[in-house]
Amino acid sequence: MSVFDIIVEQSSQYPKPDINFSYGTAGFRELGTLLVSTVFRMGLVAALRSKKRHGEAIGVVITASHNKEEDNGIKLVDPNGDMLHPSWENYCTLLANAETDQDLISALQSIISAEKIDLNSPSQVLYACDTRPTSPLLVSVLVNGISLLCDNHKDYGVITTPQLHYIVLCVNTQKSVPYGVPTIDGYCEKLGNAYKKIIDSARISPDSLPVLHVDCANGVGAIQMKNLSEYIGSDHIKVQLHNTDTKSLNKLNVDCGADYVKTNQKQPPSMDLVYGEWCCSFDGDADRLLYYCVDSNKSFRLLDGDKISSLVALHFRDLLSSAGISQLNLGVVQTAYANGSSTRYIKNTLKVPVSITNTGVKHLHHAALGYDIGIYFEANGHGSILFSKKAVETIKNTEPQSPAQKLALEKLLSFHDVINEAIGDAMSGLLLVQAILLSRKWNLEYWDQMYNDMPNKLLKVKVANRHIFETTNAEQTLVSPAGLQNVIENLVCNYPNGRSFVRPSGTEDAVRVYAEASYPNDTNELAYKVARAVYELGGGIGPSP
Ligand code: G16
Repeated sequence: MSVFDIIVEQSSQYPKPDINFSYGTAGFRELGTLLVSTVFRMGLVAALRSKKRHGEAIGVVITASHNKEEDNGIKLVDPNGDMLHPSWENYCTLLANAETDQDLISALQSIISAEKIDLNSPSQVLYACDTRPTSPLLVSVLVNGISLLCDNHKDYGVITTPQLHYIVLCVNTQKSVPYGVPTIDGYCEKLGNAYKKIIDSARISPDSLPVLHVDCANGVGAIQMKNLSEYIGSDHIKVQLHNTDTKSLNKLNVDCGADYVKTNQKQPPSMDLVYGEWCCSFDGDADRLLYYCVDSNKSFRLLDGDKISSLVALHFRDLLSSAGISQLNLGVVQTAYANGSSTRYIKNTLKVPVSITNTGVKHLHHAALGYDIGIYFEANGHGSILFSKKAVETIKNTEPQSPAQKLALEKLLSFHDVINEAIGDAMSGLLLVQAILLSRKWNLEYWDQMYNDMPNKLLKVKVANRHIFETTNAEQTLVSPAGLQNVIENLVCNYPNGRSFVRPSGTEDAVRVYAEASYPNDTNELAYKVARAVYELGGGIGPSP
């Protein structure tokens, strides 16, 4: 029996449901029960991708991140720890949509031939999952798919998405410049020790450490943040974990988590905010991070991905200057969702350049590679910082002329180790933000005052077919459905400093509407007017917004 005969035999156990799959912003997302055929096929893709890369490890994570618990998804991780290369996304979509077993074999053969893959090449696939009820079944089907083409695969169990990205990067750099030890202990040691070094050099006493309240979205972050904080120890970090129930059904991302906090601009109802306390939220797979607090008037203050970017840009600009290496070019990457005030603050006050890309960490990550030190965060709290080879060498090889310069160079190296450069990582981001705030002796209220956010509103509209929505100009302008962009522009010009755009979500079956303007009432009105226009001209379904 040929390998293709065996694939046909196995695949017939997992018939494709009547769905048109597409590899979205971060892989496939669907109801978990409808993803069985897709995970089997992605096991095959992962093995082929690894063979194409001569046996470098490929990662697969079964997760639907911020989505509801019934959903699940698949994210593929490329050998450098980044998301799957866009050129392979079409292959994934092609395989996921093959209707018959014969279509599947033809699709596989076309990939093998287009990519000139030798099926006898070695391959290696590493996989993990989040806490969703459908994850164990999907993992077992994934393994069935992988093992038909690859006998070197390893299960990393229930870990965060960014931890698997880190492990893939570590495995693939073991024979060159090792990024770290490819285990969860190795992750905690690398990030945790670097964080402790910064806290020690800032001479922060354990008594003066603030307690950080962490909303874990009832997801995998609850398990892994406990691990990491125990490794670091309470003399360096004090956290109180909330929403940590990963066992009960219907809890994941429900009334908690980073997406809830960002969309509703309020804390999870389970968390009582007290003036002066520090709080943050992860999402379901712990790749997003948002901070928040209440001010002296008990008003909720959100410190989102844009505020994190601004804080990091300020701190790194200062460190580069103290280290005498301001020649390294520092830049920030944002998306259209970035609050207008943040973009103006970073460009005009910090004098750090800003680039705008499409939504999706894969786009931001790619753009950040264009800087010596590229800071990228989406407003939703998903982001990281990338150091080029030149940046790392400059930091390591600069001969300090003063104790202050020596300290700044050492701090830059420690920050480099705190950051998970493979991908946006909530736990790594948390250590980064804590280390900066504590080094600067800032609290959240002070950080919040870097700039005032423009009032903003995010809405979702259900439509019959979100794929008819096409955009250009980093997703800020709609080209289809015809006429809708004009309507949006006419609405926007009625509101001082108004801005609004519409784009189809790549992770949920909805169209997203963003609006900002000078005044909160204007912002709300603009957002709802645009949402109603989307509903009317874009085939809205269900109740009108
Ligand atoms: C994923 C991506 C993010 C993106 C988000 C929302 O996040 O990794 O880069 O911002 O989806 O995308 P969309 O607006 O297209 O639905 P996560 O945390 O869900 O994996």
